Amino acid sequence: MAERLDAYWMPFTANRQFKKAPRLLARSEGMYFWTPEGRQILDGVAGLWCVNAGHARPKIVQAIAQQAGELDYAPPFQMGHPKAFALAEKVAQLAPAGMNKVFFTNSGSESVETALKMAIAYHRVRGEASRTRLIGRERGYHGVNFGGISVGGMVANRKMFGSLLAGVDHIRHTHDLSRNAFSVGQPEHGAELADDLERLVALHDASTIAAVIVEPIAGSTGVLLPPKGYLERLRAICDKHGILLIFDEVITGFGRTGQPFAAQTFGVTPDMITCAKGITNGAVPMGAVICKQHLYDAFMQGPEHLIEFFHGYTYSAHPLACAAGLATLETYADEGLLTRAQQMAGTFADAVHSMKGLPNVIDTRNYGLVGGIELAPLPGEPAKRAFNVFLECWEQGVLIRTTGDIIALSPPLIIEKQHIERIVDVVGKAIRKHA
Ligand code: PXG
Repeated sequence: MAERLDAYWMPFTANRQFKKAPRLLARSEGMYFWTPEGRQILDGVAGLWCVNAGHARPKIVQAIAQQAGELDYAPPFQMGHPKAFALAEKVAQLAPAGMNKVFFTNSGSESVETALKMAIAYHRVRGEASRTRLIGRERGYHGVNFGGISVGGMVANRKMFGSLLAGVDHIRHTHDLSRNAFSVGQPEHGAELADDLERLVALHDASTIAAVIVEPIAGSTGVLLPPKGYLERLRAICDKHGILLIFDEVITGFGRTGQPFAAQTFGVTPDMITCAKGITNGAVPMGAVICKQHLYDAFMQGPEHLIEFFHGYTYSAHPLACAAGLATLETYADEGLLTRAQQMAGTFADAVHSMKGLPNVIDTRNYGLVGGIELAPLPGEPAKRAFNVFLECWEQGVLIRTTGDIIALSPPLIIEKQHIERIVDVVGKAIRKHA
């Protein structure tokens, strides 16, 4: 076994540990994966926050198969194909009012790079070329490309990679266990942390700042929720200073919070949304940047035969991704999945918060179908306790995700009560076992 696993350098994986005791998945359907040996694994994380409609949904499977035989590829530069326009229109219809232009990418990371470049170029085309500075947030995750890790705020993703993009700064993160531990839904305290943006404006001057990018709910860093009033305040400060606000909705997009986008759930409309994952139910790589009409309009000037935005990917709006995307949005609509998290949120919240009181659990938090359980680290061995819980859950047939000592749950939106009960039972026992 060890030899056959040797060639693949696995992403974001403890390669040596994995290759000693591999965890392989061979098949999937609905709420489950199966290992090559036929062991059933309940999916507590929608693959990686992406399989929102559950696995191997027939409409999506058929759409991809049919598309591969009909039009396998079409160049996206100076050319188009019907499904690209159809999907853009459908995505725009789901987005907050006024956000009606959709640029396709192939991943969340590419969506982030695209949005950051769009922001800087937008200011330039409207004559404010001094606005080049990008502001992120501590503990933010915006994918792994240079722009994304520069505005990102997870130290392990940044420290190995040199000086990153110039001119980036960060506002403070919002995680505050001293005031908000065991909050149900949005925490009460911390709206004032948005004022940190005013501090950066005072330091750098608004005329140098292009955009601020934040995740409405930070996922990768361990499920950090926006304090009540925080996103509203950030929006107001951006408006006051002419700074674009980008919501990175790669994990919150497509129903995770009970609305198509978290922007709608929290009632705050950004200038751009970056998304990926759930747009195709994870079945074909795809991402998108959704932006307001005025951003697009600002670029539509000069001679009409000239390209307005020098950016795009060979696989932007790939026909297989567009076919998967259209079938995914149909599946979501047929089954009411983009608002289903609202119905399941209460049951899910009770389940997540039932872990309060278990050994080493220092916080439980939730929103929609996102849950976070934070453990006290083993002394001198950060991330080990949660990793042990992850391994134990895998042994017991439940897939969870951990980051540092935080357990994240983000199940497919088709989840039923009995699945929630099983996840909580297995995670709870694993936490006890590794106390
Ligand atoms: N932005 C956000 C907010 C994300 O969550 C990306 C960008 C990058 O997307 P791509 O498609 O380039 O991977 C993400 C990705 C986790 C986890 O454990 C989350 C992501 C990726 C890997 C692990 O929570 N989100």
